[in-house]
Amino acid sequence: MSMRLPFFNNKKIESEQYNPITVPNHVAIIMDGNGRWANKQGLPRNEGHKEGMKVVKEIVKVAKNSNVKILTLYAFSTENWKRPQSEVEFLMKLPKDFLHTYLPEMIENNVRIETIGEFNDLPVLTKEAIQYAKDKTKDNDGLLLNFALNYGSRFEIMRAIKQIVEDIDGSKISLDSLDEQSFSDYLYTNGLTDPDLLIRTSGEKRLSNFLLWQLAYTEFWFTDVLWPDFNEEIFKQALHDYKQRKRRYGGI
Ligand code: V0D
Repeated sequence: MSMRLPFFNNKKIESEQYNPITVPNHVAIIMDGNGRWANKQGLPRNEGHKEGMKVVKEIVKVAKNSNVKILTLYAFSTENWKRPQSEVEFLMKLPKDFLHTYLPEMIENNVRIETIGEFNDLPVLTKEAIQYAKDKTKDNDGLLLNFALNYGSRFEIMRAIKQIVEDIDGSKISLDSLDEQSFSDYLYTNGLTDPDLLIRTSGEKRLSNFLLWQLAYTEFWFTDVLWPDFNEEIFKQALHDYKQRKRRYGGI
């Protein structure tokens, strides 16, 4: 306990900075390293994506049991369209595959499925499978499983600005009323709390256009482990390490 502050203040200030029982409310993950995992075993990249999909299911289970409320997974960025057509086509089949196998389990476990990103520009079969899952799980109030699909954060921010200008033009809002909170309402993540913890696998230490606004005060956790090798133990290590961090939100 610090002796520099008046004794009657010590406890409160320390407990605000360091809460040993804190589970992150919102965890965001950049699931990187699937292609590299496949290459290392002499397999086609798509085998890595398929393996990575199984890990998603595993981590959803751990998140739910750990009392995490929101899990946002970066599954497909706006830049990923530049990949070879055969890989893009394969990736776009994964949501339907995933849901065919795991949707019943998600429903049993009270998971709600949602997405952020430009949903309308996804292939129609991908959209249909996901929309079905969203509708089926919309009233679930357990874990929110939030897939970032066709997502790019700069685009998200530009899109917000354009809508705000339109709404000011149409006198739906006033420029004076615009602040950080009302700006956030124009992002895909409208209504969600900001991530408390960001995990990125596969050793890269960059944001890659993911949640630029929302990660302002988020704790970052990196591992060299490739996404298909990520598991319960490593996820629990990240959750454990998060508890040790002192969050200050720009304060002292
Ligand atoms: C590949 C590792 C689940 C990252 C995980 C279209 C890259 C496996 C989904 C999914 C992908 C998405 C929406 C939904 C249900 C499941 C998924 C993509 C890639 C991109 F409602 N895994 N997954 N979507 N990968």
